[in-house]
Amino acid sequence: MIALTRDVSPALGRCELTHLARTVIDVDRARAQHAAYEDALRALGCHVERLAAGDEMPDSVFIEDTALVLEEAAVITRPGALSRQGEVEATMLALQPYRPLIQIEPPGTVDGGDILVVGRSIFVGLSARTDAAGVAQLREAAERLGYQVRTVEVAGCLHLKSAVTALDDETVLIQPAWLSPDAFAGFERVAVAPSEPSAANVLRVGARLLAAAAFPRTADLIVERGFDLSTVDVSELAKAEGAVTCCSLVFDDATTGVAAVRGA
Ligand code: CIR
Repeated sequence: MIALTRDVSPALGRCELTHLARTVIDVDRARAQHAAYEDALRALGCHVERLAAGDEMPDSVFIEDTALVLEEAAVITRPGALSRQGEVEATMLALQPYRPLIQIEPPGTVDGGDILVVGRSIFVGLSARTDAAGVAQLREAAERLGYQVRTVEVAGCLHLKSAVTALDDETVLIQPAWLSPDAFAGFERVAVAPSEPSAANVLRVGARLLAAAAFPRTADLIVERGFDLSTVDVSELAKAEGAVTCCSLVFDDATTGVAAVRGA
């Protein structure tokens, strides 16, 4: 597995903020946590490919928002925050060797944090960052590849994946305050611990899971269900409203899907 990451920008302190008040971010501490996060990905079996920081792109460490990597193709997004739209270029160059690329075109906007893939289903959050025009393009591309696309309204959080992530293909971890659990009818639904409202963001790496160390009660609930969960401290990145999924794009480097899409 490959995990694409991007170095922490020296401008991180000027990040976009939607739900949190701005506090001082210690960039060196954020870098150290980011490096530990990359180590955790390596321990889970990933080969980490780190892109250079976008010096004038405060949020570029949150690389998840710039693409959706499927088995067959990668969709390069068009982030909803104007300050983030320049981030996609580096991701595009990095993904080119691995996947045919599909691009979200203006005026549509999509943030990768609003896209949750579970098996052949793709859930897309309608958020402040992802709009109907963006969803329409994503739907067209993904349905062509054989995925089923469903939209989910989210309110009270930044992205869909702030409110729900998958623990496996049958189980989702959910914050019911920010979306309707009915959107995930048919799944086993595990609610975050009530005292940990932001705990629903967990990264799946193959059959294993990585979560933020800030949410021990929710971690217990996950482990009790038999999942293999490790944790990492990302508290400094969390001041920029970042969580564990947003700091990487994890994908398989097998090229079978590429051949299929290219008609080779
Ligand atoms: C932003 O507002 O865009 C960044 N400060 C945080 C992005 C977090 N991304 C994610 O959860 N996928």
